[in-house]
Amino acid sequence: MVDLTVKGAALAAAAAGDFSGLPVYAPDVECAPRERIRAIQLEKLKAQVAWTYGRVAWYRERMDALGVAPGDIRTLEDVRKLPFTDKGVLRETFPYGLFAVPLSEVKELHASSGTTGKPIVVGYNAHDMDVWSDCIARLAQMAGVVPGDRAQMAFGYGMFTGGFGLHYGLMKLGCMMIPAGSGNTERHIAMIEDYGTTVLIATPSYALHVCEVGERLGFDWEASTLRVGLFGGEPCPPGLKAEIERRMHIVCTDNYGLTEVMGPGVSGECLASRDMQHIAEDHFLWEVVDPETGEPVPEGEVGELVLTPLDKQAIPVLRYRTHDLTRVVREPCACGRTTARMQKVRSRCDDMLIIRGTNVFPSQVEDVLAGIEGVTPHYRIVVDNETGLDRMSVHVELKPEAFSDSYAEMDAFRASIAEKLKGVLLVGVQVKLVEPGGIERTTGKAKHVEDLRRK
Ligand code: DLL
Repeated sequence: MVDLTVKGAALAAAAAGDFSGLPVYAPDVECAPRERIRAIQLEKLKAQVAWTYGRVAWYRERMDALGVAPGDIRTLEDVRKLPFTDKGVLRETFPYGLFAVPLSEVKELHASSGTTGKPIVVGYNAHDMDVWSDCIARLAQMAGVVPGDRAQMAFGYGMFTGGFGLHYGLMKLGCMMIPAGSGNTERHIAMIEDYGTTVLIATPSYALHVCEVGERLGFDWEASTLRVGLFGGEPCPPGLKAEIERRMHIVCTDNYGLTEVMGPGVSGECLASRDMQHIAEDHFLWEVVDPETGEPVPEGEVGELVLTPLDKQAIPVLRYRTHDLTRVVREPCACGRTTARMQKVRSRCDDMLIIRGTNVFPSQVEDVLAGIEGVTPHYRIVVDNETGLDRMSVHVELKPEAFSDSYAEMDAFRASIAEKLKGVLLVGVQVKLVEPGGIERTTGKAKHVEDLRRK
């Protein structure tokens, strides 16, 4: 049994490149030969397509129109014969149009709130809940979480899939859950101290806020029981994770998922390949396509991730267009797992801003700021066209040590940031320096972009 009162010998060994002390939750699939993984996928794909066709009118009509029947799925590549699904379909069929089981069998509903219109609602039966918990237990073990860990939840417990999803999975693994929920940062810190919390579950941006508030209160992160941060729900730039690890003295992993195909648990970061995430391939068939044409991109190249859940009964979804940009590799990983790995998602195909005709991704701004001494990872991009022309300003929060009373110094710093941004973005931006703590913190996903343009 791992001694949880120390920061963890297994984590220290992993940091030194020895992963043998870290458990694997489902080694029979996570470490299986690739041919076996593909065989499992094919068997499940055939069954999933038959299930979907037999029970969901929307898919049956689309497949009939395309002239494709469940029996036409003979290889994994045949998935391309199937129709795509996107957010619009879930909205159009709101709330229960895609459900494949009677509502009396549905155990739980979750939803993701869109910016406009109806939310996307999804349901899970007992089987789905079981698969979901299994996927979470796997990603927790990738990060070195073990039965007996004390896991404190900082995701919200509402319709968002993050809270309950991780809660059930960590409980299945054998953790003691501390269901604190989102917000009330000082209380979170007191609970870590009082209950001897070892694992914190949060968005990375909120974890940084917890770290900062703790530092301000004089909390000794190094001496605390906290060992692991399980993050997810939003992009986590490498610099941000490293900073949290250093300041909180914990190991953090970044985990990916989306409501429409399950929630968290689609893929998780292991401690061997820190910018990639292992896909739970026995539960999700992945494709990477050109976002414009929907055609597959060459192996290992960046494109839009498309996911087909292989084990989803209550609300099956075929070929879901995630809009998330990534690339996938299949080489085995030093952690011992053989499941394919996706590069962490930094951008979505729909978060690109077009500023006076130039394409700008918020992740580019983030990368420039990460390379500048004296600025925090908190920033905000504001775009407007009040003057008739697109205007983009970047609000950059300073670290206390970078703040100066000299106007000339501050102005020179501002101008140097603007120049660096222009060099990368190829479009002029206004930079506004903000005092430490001046960018609003959120308890969930950070909002980095405010587009105020009148269409
Ligand atoms: O955010 C599910 C989740 C909860 C994952 C908690 C991990 C932990 P949605 O609210 O539907 O579901 O948002 C899904 O968020 O398409 C990505 O664009 C983004 N996203 C989620 N996790 C990551 C991540 C949950 N680790 C959308 N890195 C996805 C980058 C992420 N983006």
